[in-house]
Amino acid sequence: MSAEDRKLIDAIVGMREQEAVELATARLEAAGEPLEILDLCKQAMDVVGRNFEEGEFFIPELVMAGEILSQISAVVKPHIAVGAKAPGERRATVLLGTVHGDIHDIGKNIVGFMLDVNDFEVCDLGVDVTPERFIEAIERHAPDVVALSGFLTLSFGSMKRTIEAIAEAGLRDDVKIMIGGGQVDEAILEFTGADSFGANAMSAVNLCRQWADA
Ligand code: B12
Repeated sequence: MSAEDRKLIDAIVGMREQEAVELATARLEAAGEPLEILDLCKQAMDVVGRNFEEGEFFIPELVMAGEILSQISAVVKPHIAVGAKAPGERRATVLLGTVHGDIHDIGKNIVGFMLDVNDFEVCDLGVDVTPERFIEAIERHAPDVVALSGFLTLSFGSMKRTIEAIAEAGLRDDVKIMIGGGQVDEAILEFTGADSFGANAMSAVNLCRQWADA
């Protein structure tokens, strides 16, 4: 890792908001690579999370870190945009939301943004979305893919209940379902009954491409 990368991570973990945004902007102007900047932010968030677990950081630090990351995302996003097509010409529709009980949305928003600039129509239901709201939205928007985001361990149960409810409503065969956020892995995939999972926003795009082209 370069000294500049280290500085950015340290500024985020040190909650030096202005410095972090300035470093991200400078790096973007010098080297581009917006996705790498987001990856560095994710690494910084992992350190913030560990400090929280170890009792060194508290809720205000989580809030502050979330705000810094939102600001950096806003700076980075225009550098990713590549002229997406009009809604009618898009590859497929993705229904996206953070599952019931969970309000983490920074990662979800990055996923939504990356899908949008890669020509997918995104219908974002926001955070703390109940299974009922997912079902209503599937009936209304007829998406090709349902994307469930969640960061808390508790969210895995919500993902499972959402997928079960979709099946009970007779809609399971109409959609592909992907999950992601935090610690989602093969075991969680099996537990929830989703079709696939992704570790980052690009893997969400790749999964949707794979399904849309199949
Ligand atoms: C910022 C933050 C918050 C902010 C969130 C602000 C916001 N608007 O999102 C606030 C302060 C609100 C918050 C609250 C809480 N938090 Co919090 N939070 C974090 C923190 C530090 C960063 C999360 C983040 O934004 N990461 C950066 C983003 C970019 O990464 P990402 O979400 O993983 O997203 C990428 C991928 O996961 C993927 N992805 C995401 N979604 C999807 C979906 C699909 C389909 C796919 C394919 C991919 C995909 O693509 C994204 C982009 O590449 C994490 C620690 C960490 N390790 O990250 C803790 C963390 C998630 N929080 C935690 C906790 C405990 C809480 C609270 C319960 C604290 C409390 N006692 O109140 C509350 C929960 C409130 C609730 N009901 O949801 C724990 C969860 C522990 C657990 N296993 O359950 C963590 C891990 C901290 C810790 N180590 O203890 N938090």
